[in-house]
Amino acid sequence: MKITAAVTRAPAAPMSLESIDLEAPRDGEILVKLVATGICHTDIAMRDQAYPVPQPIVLGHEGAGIVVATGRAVVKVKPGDRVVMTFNSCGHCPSCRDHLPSYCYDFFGHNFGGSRPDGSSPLSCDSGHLHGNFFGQSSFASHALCHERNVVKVRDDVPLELLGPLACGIQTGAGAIINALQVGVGQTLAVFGAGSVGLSAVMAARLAGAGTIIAVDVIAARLALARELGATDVIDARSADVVAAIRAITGAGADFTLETTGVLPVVRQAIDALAPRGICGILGASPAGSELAVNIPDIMTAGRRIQGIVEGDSNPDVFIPRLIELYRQGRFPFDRLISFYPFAEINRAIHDSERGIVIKPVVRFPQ
Ligand code: CXF
Ligand code: ZN
Repeated sequence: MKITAAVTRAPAAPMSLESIDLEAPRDGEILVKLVATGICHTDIAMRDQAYPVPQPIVLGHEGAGIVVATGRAVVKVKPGDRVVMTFNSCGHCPSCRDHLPSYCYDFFGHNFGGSRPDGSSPLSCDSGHLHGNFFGQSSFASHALCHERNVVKVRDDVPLELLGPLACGIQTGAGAIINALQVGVGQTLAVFGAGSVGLSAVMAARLAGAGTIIAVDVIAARLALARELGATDVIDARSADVVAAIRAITGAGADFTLETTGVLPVVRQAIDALAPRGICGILGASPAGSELAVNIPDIMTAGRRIQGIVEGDSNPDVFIPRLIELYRQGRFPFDRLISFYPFAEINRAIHDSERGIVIKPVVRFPQ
């Protein structure tokens, strides 16, 4: 079928809106008509080749829409179901068997490979080959093919256009606190970066009953929003010695720090701000090959830990519905992070995100 998609053809260049071809669903695949899709920093980083994702490609990995058709052997959803599309995974490696699919042994192949596992692409265009299946979806398009393993059915009493970001950025931040770090009542936490991931972490830390929740950023409006969403303290990294400021607030350092920026000097601050036995969660996407020097005796002698976290250790079929229920109860107001744009203005949405003007842009499709 003919669909409309935003095609990434070159790094740091605008995506082009094109009419392209999408295959019919193969066995196990699900055709979804998009209602809306979030834009994640990872989409922008892949456009700019932070990892070697093949181009031309249709990116997008926070899709929300309605099932139109299913291939053979699909039992999880049926036409008419409202769904979000999350990250993909193989389903049979040790991590997938342990219900931790974001540590799938073939996470890269299933999410960044630009093709199905057999090498085929569901997308094509008149001018030649087009990569697809990004995060098992390529949702910067009017329609997408996804898979049983990365489709999550959602309830129908919440606006579907809000829900796409739960599938990546928001589950990443909230899950880091709840699933991965398991921040407890009264404990102290510092979150580096008050974007969509960091602010989701702040909201989750409030839900978890954390005692001190410190947000660190360089944008005053984001720090103000962090306070409204649960931060007990904020630090403007432009004007403060961040590590000293965290120690002044917490005494011995934070029980947990969460690094969302991927900026290496900031990662070092997040490690240096830990209390004895503290854990630094790392989930910012630093460019491939990034390395950092750390003070080994400081880490070893006080039992400090550094923990990589992908997608908030989420088992999406379980965790995304839980976040939606908390939203319904008014306890997880992630809608406050979202700014909507028409799909035709996706490049403006990306531009505004890159400049920090908006926190979580979501593009809506004409219905
Ligand atoms: C990504 C971040 C970079 C590593 C893999 C997962 N998350 C989604 O945007
Ligand atoms: Zn993402």
